Amino acid sequence: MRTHFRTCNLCEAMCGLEINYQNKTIISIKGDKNDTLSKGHICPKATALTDLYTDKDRLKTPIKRTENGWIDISWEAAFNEIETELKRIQKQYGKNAVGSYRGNPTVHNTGLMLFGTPFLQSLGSNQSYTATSVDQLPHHFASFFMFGHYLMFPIPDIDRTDFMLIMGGNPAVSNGSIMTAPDFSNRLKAIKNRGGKVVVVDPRFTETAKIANNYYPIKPGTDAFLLLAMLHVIFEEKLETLGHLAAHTNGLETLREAVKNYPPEKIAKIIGFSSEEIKQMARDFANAKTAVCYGRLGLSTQEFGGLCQWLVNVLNCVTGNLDTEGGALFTKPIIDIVGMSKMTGKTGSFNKRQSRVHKLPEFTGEFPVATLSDEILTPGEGQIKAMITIAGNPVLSTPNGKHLEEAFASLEYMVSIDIYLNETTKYANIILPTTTGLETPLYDLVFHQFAIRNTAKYSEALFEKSEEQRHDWEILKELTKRFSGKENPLNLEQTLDYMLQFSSYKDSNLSVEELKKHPHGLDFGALKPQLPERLFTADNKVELAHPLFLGDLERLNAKLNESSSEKTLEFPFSLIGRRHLRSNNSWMHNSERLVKGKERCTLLIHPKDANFLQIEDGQIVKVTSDVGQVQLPIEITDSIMPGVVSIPHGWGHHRKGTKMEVAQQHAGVSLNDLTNAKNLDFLTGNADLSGTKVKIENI
Ligand SMILES: Nc1nc2c(c(=O)[nH]1)N[C@H]1C(S)=C(S)[C@@H](COP(=O)(O)OP(=O)(O)OC[C@H]3O[C@@H](n4cnc5c(=O)[nH]c(N)nc54)[C@H](O)[C@@H]3O)O[C@H]1N2
Ligand SMILES: Nc1nc2c(c(=O)[nH]1)N[C@H]1C(S)=C(S)[C@@H](COP(=O)(O)OP(=O)(O)OC[C@H]3O[C@@H](n4cnc5c(=O)[nH]c(N)nc54)[C@H](O)[C@@H]3O)O[C@H]1N2
Ligand code: SF4
Ligand SMILES: [Mo]
Repeated sequence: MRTHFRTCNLCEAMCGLEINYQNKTIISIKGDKNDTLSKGHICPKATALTDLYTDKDRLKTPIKRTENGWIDISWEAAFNEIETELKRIQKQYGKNAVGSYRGNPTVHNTGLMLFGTPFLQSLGSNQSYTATSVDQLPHHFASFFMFGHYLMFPIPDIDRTDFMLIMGGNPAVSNGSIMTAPDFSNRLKAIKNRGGKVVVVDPRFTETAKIANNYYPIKPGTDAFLLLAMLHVIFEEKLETLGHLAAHTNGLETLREAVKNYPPEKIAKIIGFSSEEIKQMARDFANAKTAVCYGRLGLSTQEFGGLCQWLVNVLNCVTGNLDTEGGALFTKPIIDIVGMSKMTGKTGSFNKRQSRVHKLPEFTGEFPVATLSDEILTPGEGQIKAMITIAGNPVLSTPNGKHLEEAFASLEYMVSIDIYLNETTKYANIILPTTTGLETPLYDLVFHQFAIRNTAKYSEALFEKSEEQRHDWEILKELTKRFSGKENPLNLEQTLDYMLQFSSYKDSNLSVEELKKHPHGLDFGALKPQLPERLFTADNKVELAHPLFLGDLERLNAKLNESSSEKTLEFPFSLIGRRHLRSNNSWMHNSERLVKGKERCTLLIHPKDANFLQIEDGQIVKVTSDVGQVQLPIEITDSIMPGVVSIPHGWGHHRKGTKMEVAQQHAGVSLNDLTNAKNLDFLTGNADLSGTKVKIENI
């Protein structure tokens, strides 16, 4: 028996694994106690890496869709056909006729991170889409306009803070996002154990809320009001302090004026809790020795996601908790994508061009994915005629998935680079399968950038790929050669080595070879204050009151006096999503060990609402929104607010023509058959997935 140490690539926590194996068989997967960051923590998903490795449904060779079904073809034939077809389409309709969508595993895969952008550049199309705009786009937006760089995320200093306010995140299940902190739950408990406080604001009494000292149920989509009211209290009671950033911010006075419009008395009824509670929360936050507000997915994928993420940063800043220990700090990883921008100048972009059909703004080279189906289905110059999807399942993960299916079915050509024949890739003409997980080397370029300590770790592949398989990076490299005419001389390790040369930890003499000698990772210590030096804004100041945010307050204010519209009468419930510890977005439902047990794709509903509708636990109900309808069993629970219901996203595996046998047996329904692609945070272009209006009927 042999032992292999690596980092788990499934979520953002970067847990270290200790894997015992013999030949090609895994004997056990445990937490690596010596891992510098995770210290032995893992979750049940890690063991499913074995299932991914052995899954008989995983694709290993390219397949091509024909009238008589899918057939295996050689790599050479696949590359030849893709090159011919995409070049033909670009010649006939223009470069932008080929669109792309990249999904979440991109950021968990070193090959996709390093070789994806050059490939898309070689295609030369501006029709680029990713899962960012159904996720963290508002975070990028806030960072770009406040700190000058779209990737400059302030990371909560969870291990040293005295007060953590969590809004719209459920890290006890998700294990944290845009902050890599393995064993999040115990780190939260540690805050309490050292006399600090954890407060959760969420429409559902979540697994994280159970750990917290205080929990506040909030009406979906109203968090911007809460944050503004908290700031109102902080300014009115003169609790504000900029600390060491006093000389390095712009806009404090403008901000002070802007928040005057949001006294807690006015806001309380909108958000669902009392003005006294708002005041107390603001005072506790401002008076804590150190405090940090962390606003994640639930704050981002809502109608005012951009405002929310701006206000979270503002709250941290004006209470003296930005760039301070125990507050929110910026990282400095050994491969520092942000730091490198001082050389490359690539710090992000906004509204350089607008999408063709709905005139939505570009952000850092991509358009909001909610508009993708219309870009494919609307005729005219610039229409998308072919698509490439890479590590994404947008049919299940983007709003109005059914409409996107229609769009994919109408394309002249589609290619998917993926490991499964699933709800999205079934529309491809050719699927190029890749290695994944245990078959790949891993250096987390993204999550070291978001981690609560500056650490570094390189994981070698555990198993060699088989003769027929290709790594993601090999596929992208070949495609890049065919579209750019130039051969990239570097492989994955050489590219990493090249990047390591620019490391600010030069004294450590780092190379991939050196990193391989440290299979538990290297620790370069806790995060440190770095402002103003690290800023990318033109005047080297934190911008607290950018006109774009102030302007968007008008859109928010329209909600202040909104009375019950006809729509609320027709669709009285607000629908939100949720995640489960043994699930990972849409693509890990083919592992029996993860999906077995009690049915998980249920509609959570409050007992009062169930009573009113005269429905019983376990009963199947019909849920209808203005774009679709699904039927699923209900689960009555007082953990959800009255008037709010929840369906987990990533299910809906009943669609015909996929090859994921276990997932099909646990099909569930897709939350995104109900979400409306027209519902957006119009400031950033992010999808508004939270608080979809629905009605529920007894069938
Ligand atoms: N309503 C609602 N919608 C949501 C969310 C929500 O909370 N509510 N969450 C959103 C969020 S946060 C995200 S990130 C998105 C995710 O959206 P997507 O990224 O579109 O969806 P995933 O389910 O992550 O699908 C990943 C795909 O990558 C493939 N894959 C896995 N590993 C590899 C690999 O190593 N290489 C390659 N080439 N392919 C691989 C899988 O087979 C699968 O097809 O969904 C979003 N959609
Ligand atoms: N087990 C597991 N882990 C995962 C994933 C997974 O699918 N499964 N996905 C990974 C990915 S891609 C991501 S992006 C992260 C996401 O990680 P998190 O940000 O922790 O995401 P969620 O667990 O969806 O938590 C979002 C919370 O927002 C709440 N919410 C919804 N609407 C609102 C609102 O209007 N206001 C407020 N205040 N709260 C609201 C929801 O009830 C929910 O509790 O998780 C990652 N980790
Ligand atoms: S928490 Fe995330 S990184 Fe850690 S073992 Fe689970 S899936 Fe893997
Ligand atoms: Mo995500």
